[in-house]
Amino acid sequence: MIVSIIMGSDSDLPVMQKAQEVLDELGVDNTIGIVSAHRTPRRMFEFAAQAEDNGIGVIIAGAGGAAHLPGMVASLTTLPVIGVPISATKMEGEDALLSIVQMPAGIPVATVAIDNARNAGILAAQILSLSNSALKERLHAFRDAMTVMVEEKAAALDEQMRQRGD
Ligand code: RP5
Repeated sequence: MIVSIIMGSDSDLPVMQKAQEVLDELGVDNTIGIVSAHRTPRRMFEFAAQAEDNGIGVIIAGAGGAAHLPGMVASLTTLPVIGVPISATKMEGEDALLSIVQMPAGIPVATVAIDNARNAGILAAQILSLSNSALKERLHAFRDAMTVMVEEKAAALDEQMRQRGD
């Protein structure tokens, strides 16, 4: 199963590419494209209607402003949808965050922090890992690498403080 990354506009691409980058790191097949809830509603309906038949397991949908794409796609499929609120207006993403997260009961969208498409990619991989043990192992290795990185940074800072005599 693949992860489909969609976004309302090409102006969202620099943020949404972070989801693709981490999915590539984790060895998860993915596609990326533009689907706008407001400007291409018919394309959005077709995308959602065909998603399951197209082998998609999780959808990551990013949008800014009146960010209706994640919620509308979620209303059209039972595949899990992860929403990425994008900072695209003077409201710096708070408009998109509230548009995406405040879904009515019955149609959930898993929402990550503003512009945090990387977390959306990781969460999508975690969902797919429920039925993919090789991916689960890669996720464990990914976590271990993060732990080592932070421990190295902590040790380097401790050493700097020690040299200062603090
Ligand atoms: C939203 O409007 C898009 O997701 C984008 O974040 C924002 C601005 O789009 P453009 O005017 O840059 O195409 O629908």
